[in-house]
Amino acid sequence: MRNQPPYQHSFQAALETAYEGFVVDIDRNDGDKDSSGSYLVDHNGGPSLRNVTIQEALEHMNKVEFFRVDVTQPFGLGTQCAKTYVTRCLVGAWGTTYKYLGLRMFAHLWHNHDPQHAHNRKDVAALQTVGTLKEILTAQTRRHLRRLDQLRRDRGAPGTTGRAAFDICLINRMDPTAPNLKAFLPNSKEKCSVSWHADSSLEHHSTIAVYQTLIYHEDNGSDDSVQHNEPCSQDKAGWSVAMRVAHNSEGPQSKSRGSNIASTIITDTPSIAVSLPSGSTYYMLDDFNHHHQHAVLTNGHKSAGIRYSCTYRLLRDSHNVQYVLDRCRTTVANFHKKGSKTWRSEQLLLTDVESEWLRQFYIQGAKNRSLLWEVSKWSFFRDILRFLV
Ligand SMILES: O=C(O)CCC(=O)C(=O)O
Repeated sequence: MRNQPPYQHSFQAALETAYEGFVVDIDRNDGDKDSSGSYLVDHNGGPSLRNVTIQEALEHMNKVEFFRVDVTQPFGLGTQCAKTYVTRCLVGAWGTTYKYLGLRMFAHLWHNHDPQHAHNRKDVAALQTVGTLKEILTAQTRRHLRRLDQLRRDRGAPGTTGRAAFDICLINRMDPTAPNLKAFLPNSKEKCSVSWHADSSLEHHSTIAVYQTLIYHEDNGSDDSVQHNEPCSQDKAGWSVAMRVAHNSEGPQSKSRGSNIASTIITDTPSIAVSLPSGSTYYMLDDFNHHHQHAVLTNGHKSAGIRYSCTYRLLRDSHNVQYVLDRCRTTVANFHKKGSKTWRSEQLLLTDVESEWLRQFYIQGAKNRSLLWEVSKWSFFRDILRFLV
């Protein structure tokens, strides 16, 4: 169901009931072609960013090949590997990684204060833009959470419990004409760029904020032909985000659903789809991601433009390198202890370090290694090697 005649009333009712927790900040200036472009602002006196600055940062990151095709295992360990349809890159706070469909991505730092570690000022500035956008969206998330909390309490329901904080941004670059995109529904013209899923490995009740920007390239073969802010009307939109209800897809009760994920999908509630203009942000607040799945659809035409989505998330602790370093330090401090229990936990840690961190890093290839190593020169690997020898 879309917000289109004759369904507008039902669509609004769905947003207020089954899809409460899904909110959008629309960029009303999309298509504004004056030279200043539109702005994203933190209304508490924090930073502001021009949409065009974000687009330029993302285009730069694409030019220097930060965006990579990943090989994942969508159906679990030991199953067939599959290439992602989109190219992606991870940006975040120090030490963050994101294990997603079996592959651990390692983050480029969004705030790199050490000039020695900045091998290219433009790269660092682009990453910094992603960090500034985080600050603006954190303030917006706080505001949206407050409103949702009030709404729930006013009707006697428990309030929200999630924090407004993000430590990573998984950025997707989506091409509507990417080969082999699957049809969204049998015989439908719409194709899936990202299929139905709920986001995993995140702190329970944490919000996901997704900023999207669309870039239209005129087809005259020149690099100067990029048009940043082409209007995007609802009915002609080339990209949509779809949502459906699927209880305990993620979250504290997700283990209770068993492996039959299909049985958790509530088919009585219509799924919804929204097409948002470039420069807009949608939020999945608090426990929304626990009980809903989302997908990204395209009409498959070049005119849809390239879509970047900056998806801000808050990880569980175990995805930060600090967590594994702390485990290493505790293990080293206990080296004087003997016994099968100690030996077992040491071996488990060694296996974890090797398979979950070192191999996961190197399997992603030399290009990935050089991009991450040059930009951030993680001390993690030095620390790990110190631990091993
Ligand atoms: O691009 C979007 O709007 C969402 C992307 C997404 O679902 C994902 O990266 O997991």
